[in-house]
Amino acid sequence: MDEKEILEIRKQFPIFKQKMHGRPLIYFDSAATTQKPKRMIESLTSFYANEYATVHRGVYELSMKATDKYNASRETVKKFINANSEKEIVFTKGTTESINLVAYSYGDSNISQGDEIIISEMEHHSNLVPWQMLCRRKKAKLKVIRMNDHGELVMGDLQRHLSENTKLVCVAHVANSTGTVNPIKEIINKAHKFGAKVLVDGAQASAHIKIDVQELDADFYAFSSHKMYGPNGVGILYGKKTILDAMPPFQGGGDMIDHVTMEKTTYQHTPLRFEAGTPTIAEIIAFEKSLDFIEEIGLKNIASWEKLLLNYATEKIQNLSQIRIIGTAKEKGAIVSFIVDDEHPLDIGTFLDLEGIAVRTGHHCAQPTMAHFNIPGTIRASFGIYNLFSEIDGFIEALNRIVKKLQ
Ligand code: C6P
Repeated sequence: MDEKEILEIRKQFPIFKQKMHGRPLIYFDSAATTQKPKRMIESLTSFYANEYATVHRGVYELSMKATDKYNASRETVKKFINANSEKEIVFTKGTTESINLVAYSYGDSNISQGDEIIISEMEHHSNLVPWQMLCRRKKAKLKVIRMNDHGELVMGDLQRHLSENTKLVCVAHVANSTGTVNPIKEIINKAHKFGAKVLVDGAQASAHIKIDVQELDADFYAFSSHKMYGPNGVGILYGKKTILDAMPPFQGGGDMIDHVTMEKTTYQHTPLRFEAGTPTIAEIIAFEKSLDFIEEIGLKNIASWEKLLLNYATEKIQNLSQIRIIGTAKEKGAIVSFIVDDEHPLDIGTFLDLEGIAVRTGHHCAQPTMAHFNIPGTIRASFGIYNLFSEIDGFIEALNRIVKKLQ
């Protein structure tokens, strides 16, 4: 891909028409959440304006059409990650809810005292706290794969921790604070040799790397629509059907039941059993348009453009004095985290904002990673398919100016 093609893609994003503090917006926070293309926004407004109705409950035309679109979106997600069946796609509110669903439903019925769950030091709190809570509930043990000073997993730790006591291994595909891409397939293979199930936190991967859940042989794969050019409030939990079928419901309520009496309730089949209450209908339907946007460009093209941006930004940042990059793994996603000597990340982020540049600062919900590097937080620039080399140039110039002014 070249800048000309990216400029065409940018035209699909209304947000880039506006100025921020009088300057063109440079949006480098796609790891937090991506901006939205017109086709997705139009799907949302058109559904709310002309097609709105509930799903699964109505015998009237509007509701039946909404249900068809809702089901079509599930089918599109299934194809997007190459799941075996649409029954393996559960809609949730986000990656966080997907992981909690597994921790409560699978965890509470399969983990007992003395069992072990392996996670890593680089996890986002969403793939850490639910496992700590589960271990506390069940008196199970949490084992941690450390990372080295490049921000890569110490794979020997995985081998050392795996045993017949290991019931679950839960790791990020891509770390949000450093951009490290983990050898997920190797981890899954190793864990399966011990009969352990693997949950992959794919929040930072699904808009950047082609996911094939069958090829990976993942047991669970969790991700969020809003990080994929899609709407808020939609998450996906992929789970192998045999595993989901054996899991009890996570939440009780409408839509997830088969038959209810005052004495007893029987439940719907998978995945509806895990989708209690009225879902985020318009958003789930509009998510299909975001996947359509990604497929139209192609994940291979997205990955190669983002790699160019990453390499360019890394080289430029490395050449600045008083700056240290946090996360120098061999395999990285489109994320550069760094710190400036003697400056708090928040100050740098605030000054960048005044120049129209949006980056994230802080611990990125990965406090153990920050503790590893003995820092309070980082400044994180993260890229999407709409970013340009000229934006990186503008960012570097601004950063240079800010650092000089502060020191
Ligand atoms: N990371 C970031 O700025 P939700 O909020 O449920 O959509 O996603 C949670 C989550 C889980 N795992 C990883 C690896 C993530 O990066 C995130 C969200 C945002 O990095 C917000 S902290």
